[in-house]
Amino acid sequence: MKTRAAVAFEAKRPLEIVEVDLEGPRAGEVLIEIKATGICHTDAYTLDGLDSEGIFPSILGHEGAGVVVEVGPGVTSVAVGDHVIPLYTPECRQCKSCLSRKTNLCTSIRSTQGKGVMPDGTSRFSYKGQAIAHYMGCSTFSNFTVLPEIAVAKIRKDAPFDKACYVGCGVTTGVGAVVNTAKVEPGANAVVFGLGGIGLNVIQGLKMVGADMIVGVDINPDKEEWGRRFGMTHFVNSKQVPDVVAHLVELTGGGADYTFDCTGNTVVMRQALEACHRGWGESVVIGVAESGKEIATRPFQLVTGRVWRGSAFGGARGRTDTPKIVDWYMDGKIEIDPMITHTFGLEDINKAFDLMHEGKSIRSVVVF
Ligand code: NAD
Ligand code: AHE
Ligand code: ZN
Repeated sequence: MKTRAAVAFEAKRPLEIVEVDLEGPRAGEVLIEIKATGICHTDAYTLDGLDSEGIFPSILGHEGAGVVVEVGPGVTSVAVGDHVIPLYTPECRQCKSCLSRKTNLCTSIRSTQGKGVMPDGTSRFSYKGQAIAHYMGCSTFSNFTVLPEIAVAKIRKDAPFDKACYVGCGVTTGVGAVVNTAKVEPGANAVVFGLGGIGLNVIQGLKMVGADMIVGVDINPDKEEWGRRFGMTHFVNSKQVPDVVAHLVELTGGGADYTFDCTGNTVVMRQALEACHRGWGESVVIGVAESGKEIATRPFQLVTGRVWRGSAFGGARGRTDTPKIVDWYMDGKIEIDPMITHTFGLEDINKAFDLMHEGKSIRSVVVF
């Protein structure tokens, strides 16, 4: 079939809207009509050529929601008409990682996913006879896409697609980092670095679990109002303090119980670790750093009890947890609507990238 898609032909070039060819689902795969997709900073990072796994040409996008329109042979867990969220972190429930119960990082198809192909090693997308790579196993910047059934979460039908898509990455990543990865307890104090589409979800997760002090740090002063809107109690513009770590340690009475990096900047990651309380503070790296960057700190920071850890997709088990997060939204436990600051048609998708780079949006969503 033909489908309209925004194709990343080359790094650092705007996406081009073209009709691409899409092969139908093979065994264990499903064809999904994408109804809406968010634009996450990770899409921008790959398009900007900063991703060591970046492949071009490819169809980016990994924060979608849609409807199953066809299933391949052997598919049993979803059916035509089901509303679903594509998962860049699948859940096969059979691999060593899934069975360990110690991680959400299913490893059954990670290697082919990173190469931009389906588990059988081939792409379903092509343009003028040339294969186009899948992205993070999702490629939600296409009106139709194909995924393995282990990489789709079935969600309730009354959830609006233009909001549920955000659960496909940003909401789950932020709220999940608090609930699943850090397991923040009521009364804790926390610092969130980077108040964008992820950081604001960390903040609303912290508020939901009953954190006491919720400090937001950003270099964009406009983010103060956004943070307060979702439960932030204190704001620090890190450009306006001479030593951000010393300032945060003082503000939190000796250091934070939990800190979260939602910037992808390795200098900030170090600040986040060192702003933790001696003896027990835990710092969670959520931001994705550009190819070649490394983190550093004095080992003494760890010897004296601070913990450095990371979180992918908020530690959520895709097929099990994302439907529950959609329920939390539908039940009013978490908010999504105000964070979706812009909605576009696919033809205007490049505007979403511009707004993100200018710091003028929280989340842009493309509705097909
Ligand atoms: P965003 O662009 O919406 O937000 C980034 C925020 O960080 C902005 O408010 C920006 O002003 C702020 N910032 C930039 N430099 C800063 C600095 N030096 N100090 C303090 N604040 C600074 O991006 P997003 O969509 O929220 O994504 C944030 C990061 O999380 C990205 O690196 C993205 O790739 C990553 N991410 C990771 C996961 C995961 O599973 N680990 C999932 C989604 C996104
Ligand atoms: N391709 C990058 C890694 C990017 C990365 O860390 N991705 C996160 C999700 S970001 C969503 O917006 C993730 O889930 N990582 C776990 C995994 O298996 O990719 C690189 O550095 O090569
Ligand atoms: Zn994302």
